[in-house]
Amino acid sequence: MGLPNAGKSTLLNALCGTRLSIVSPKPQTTRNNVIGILNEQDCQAVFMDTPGFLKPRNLFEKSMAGSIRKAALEDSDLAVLIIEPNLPPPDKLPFFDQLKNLRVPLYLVINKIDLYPGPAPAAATGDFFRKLLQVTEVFTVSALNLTGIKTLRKAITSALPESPPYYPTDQLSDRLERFFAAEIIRENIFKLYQDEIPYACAVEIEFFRETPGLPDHIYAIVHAERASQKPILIGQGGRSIRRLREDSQKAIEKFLGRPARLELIIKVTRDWQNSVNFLKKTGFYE
Ligand SMILES: Nc1nc2c(ncn2[C@@H]2O[C@H](COP(=O)(O)OP(=O)(O)OP(=O)(O)O)[C@@H](O)[C@H]2O)c(=O)[nH]1
Ligand SMILES: [Mg+2]
Repeated sequence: MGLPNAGKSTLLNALCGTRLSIVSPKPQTTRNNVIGILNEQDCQAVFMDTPGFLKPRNLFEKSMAGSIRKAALEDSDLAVLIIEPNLPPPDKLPFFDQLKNLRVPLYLVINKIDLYPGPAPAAATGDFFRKLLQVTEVFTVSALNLTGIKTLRKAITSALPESPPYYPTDQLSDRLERFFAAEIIRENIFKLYQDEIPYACAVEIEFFRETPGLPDHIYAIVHAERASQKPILIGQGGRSIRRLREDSQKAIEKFLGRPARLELIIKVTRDWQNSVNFLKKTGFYE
């Protein structure tokens, strides 16, 4: 868990050694709890990525905030708080309250140390959080360069309780390929479009068809919240949507390890962030 952009998804990928959770330089990229499963010879660790802490403004964001609480308070054997090596702005402090009475140990991971020279910033951050929360251990890492990741992984796996594996030991995630296809398209939307556009879009996989001897056929709908966003998504002469389709298809093929054919359409679904039906259909609302 942590503030938006702290590097939670990058860290999950680093700990699992695979690229499962999407990453972008823009905050609030992750929208739901994404599970990555690490299978080692003598243990299995299940890591859960969460959205960055946020104050919900609509039904959709309520569901995001709910999934953070669920991960922190219900599902885990160990909580990991990921922060950058500086002090959080005062208006963000209330977010950390939900970590005050955890029933599990709390590891503090100070990430992005490659950006902050010298030990002082990390030490000050560690002291600050030790005073604020009941921190069990502090680690300093760079999830991007993999500095300190081995030590952290070892500490986490050693702290886990004895248990039979929760998942088959060849499994990497609990999500289906169609979820990752939608996330990869979203990651490319974050890369290609600016301002409010990535936040205004939701991706729905209408179908994901596997036929022996043929590329997988994936039909995806990009939902925009307002009609004015559609021409921006399409771009001049369809240039932007073409690029989105091509880049996403390539990335999906790489993820699947087999050929795929992606079809993309854009649809305006007004105010989808407040539509119970839409959020149910796309898995954000139970
Ligand atoms: N320099 C540096 N950049 C990092 C490191 N870890 C993550 N980043 C970058 O920080 C940005 C945010 O990373 P994410 O992993 O998407 O962050 P997140 O916490 O999952 O963000 P949300 O899902 O939006 O809450 C990306 O541009 C990453 O490449 C690190 O150790 N060093
Ligand atoms: Mg993330």
